[in-house]
Amino acid sequence: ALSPVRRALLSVSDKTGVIDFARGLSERGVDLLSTGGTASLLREAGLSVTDVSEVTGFPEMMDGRVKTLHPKVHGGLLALRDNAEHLAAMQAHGIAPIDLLVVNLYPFEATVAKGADYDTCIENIDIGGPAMIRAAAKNHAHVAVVVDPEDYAKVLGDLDQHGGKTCPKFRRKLAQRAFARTAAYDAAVSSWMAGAIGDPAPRRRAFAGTLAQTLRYGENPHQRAAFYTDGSDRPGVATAKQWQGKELSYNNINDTDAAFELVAEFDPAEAPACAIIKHANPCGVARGATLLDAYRRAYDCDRTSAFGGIVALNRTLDAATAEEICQIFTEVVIAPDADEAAKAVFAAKKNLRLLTTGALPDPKAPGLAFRQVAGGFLVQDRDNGLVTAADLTVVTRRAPTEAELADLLFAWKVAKHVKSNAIVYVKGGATVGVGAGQMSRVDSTRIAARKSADMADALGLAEPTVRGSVVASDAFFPFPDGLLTAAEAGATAVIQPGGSMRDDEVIAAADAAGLAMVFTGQRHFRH
Ligand code: 93A
Repeated sequence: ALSPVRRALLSVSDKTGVIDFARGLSERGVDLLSTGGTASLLREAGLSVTDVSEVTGFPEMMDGRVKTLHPKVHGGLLALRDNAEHLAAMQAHGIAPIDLLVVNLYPFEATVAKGADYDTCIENIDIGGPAMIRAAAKNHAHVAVVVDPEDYAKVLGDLDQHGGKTCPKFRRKLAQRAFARTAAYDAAVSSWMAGAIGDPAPRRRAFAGTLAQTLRYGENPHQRAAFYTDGSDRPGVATAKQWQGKELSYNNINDTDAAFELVAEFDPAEAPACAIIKHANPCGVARGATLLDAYRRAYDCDRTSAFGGIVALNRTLDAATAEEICQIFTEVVIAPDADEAAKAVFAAKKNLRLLTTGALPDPKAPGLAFRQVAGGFLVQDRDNGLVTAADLTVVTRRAPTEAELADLLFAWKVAKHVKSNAIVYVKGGATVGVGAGQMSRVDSTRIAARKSADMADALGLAEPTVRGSVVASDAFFPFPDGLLTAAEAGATAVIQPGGSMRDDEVIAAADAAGLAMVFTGQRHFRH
C-alpha cells in the first residue's frame, strides 16, 4: 500500500544534496528530525529541525557513539502501522512513527583508503547508522530508506506522484539497496580487520564490493556489467586517475589490470620496463636503457598483436615514449605517472586513455583472487610467488651463464602472467616469443617459436630472435618433447618448476642438447 511520509529522520556524513532534499521534504509538509551535524547544517539553511536528542530525551554521548540507539527511534522505524499491538506499544511509550529514513554512514572505506591509523578506523565504524538502515529496510512495508544521495530526487518524485506517499515497489527497491550498502560496509570492516591482524587468508571472510562504475556492457555487448572496488588501496586500474579518452570498457579494465600487475614485477629502480597486453596475455615485455627503448623492444616481440593493445610502464611516462606509442593504435596506457609533455602528446589522441596511479602495486603483497563457478566462487591467495637466483637449483651439467640467468629470471616473471600453458622466450631482457593459453605445452613452445620467426621475417632479421634465447615454462615439462622443441628453435637455457615423474628424462635430454636448466620448485599456473 502507499505509505504517507509525515516525519523523516536525516543523519548523514556525506552532506551532498541533503539541504535541497530536506527543503523539498519540508515544502511537502514533512517534519524533520536530525542528528547533531546534520541538524546544524539544515538549521543554518533556514529549515526547522527537531534534534533526535530531544526525541530520545538523551544527549548524544560518548563522542557520538550513542545518538540514535534508542527505542524512540527504533520503535518509530520498526512499528507495523497496521498492527494493533504495535500501535498500542507506540501509544504507551510515546513513540511516534518515522516514515522516511535518510542515512549515509561514517566514511569507513574512505578513512581506510586515506591510510588512517587503527583507532581512527575503529572510530569510523558506524553502528547507529546501519542499525537504523536495517530497521527501516526491514520495515519497508511502511518505511522508505535512502542511503544514496543519488536517490533524493527520486524520492521527491515518488512523493509528488503519489500525493505525499511512497509506493511499495519503490520502497522495496530502496530496502534492497540499503541492505546491499550495510552488507558492503560490514564486509569492508571485516576485510580491513583481516589485513590489520595479518590474516588475509581466504577463509572466514565476507566478500562485498562497492559499486564504482556501471559499465556499458560486459565481455560481450549482450552482457550487463559493473565495476566494484574492494576498498583495498592497491595501486591499479581501480584507483587510477584517468586523464583523457572515453570510459574504460569491461575488457579494457581486465587487460589494463593484467598489464600493470605484470610490469610491476620489474623494479623501476633497476631499469625502465614496459608490458604490452592483448586479451589479458602479454605480447611483449622488455626492459630498456630508457622507457622509450623498453617500449620499442616490447613492441618488437609481436608487432601484429600489439595493435590495439594496452601498454603498462613501470616509470613516469615521458614525451618521447608517448610519441612512439602514438605511432600505432593503442587502447590504454597505464603508468605510475606521466609528465606534462607526455600528457600534451596524448592530448591530440582523443581516443587513447591515459591512466596514472601514483605508484606500482607490490607484487609480493598478499591479497585474494576470485574465480566463478556454477553455484559459487573460488577464492585463493593471489599468486605473489617470487623466486630469486638463490631459490634456483641447477639440474644440468652446464650451469647458466650470468646473462642467461638474468634472462631466465626475467622470463620466469613474465611466464607467471601468461595463461597456461605458458612458454616464454627471452633474450637480452626482452621477450622474443610468447606461447599462451594452449592445451598442450608442446604447442605453446612451437607457437612462441613460430611467432618469433614471423617477427624476425617482418623485421628483416637474418635469423629468428629466438636463437640464443632462454625459455621459461610455467609448469614442468611432462616429457622431453617440449624442451626439445625449444632447443631446436634455438633456446640455450631453461627455467621451469621441475617435479615431473620424468624429470630424469627431461634433464638427460637437456644435457644431450647442451642446455642449461634450472628448477624453481614453484609453479605459476594461470588458467
Ligand atoms: O556513532 S554511531 O554509530 N552511533 C549512533 O547512534 C549513530 N546514529 C547516527 N553513529 C551514528 N550515526 C551516524 O552519524 C550516521 O550514520 C551518520 O553517518 C552520522 C551523522 O552525524 P551528524 O548528523 O552529527 O553529522
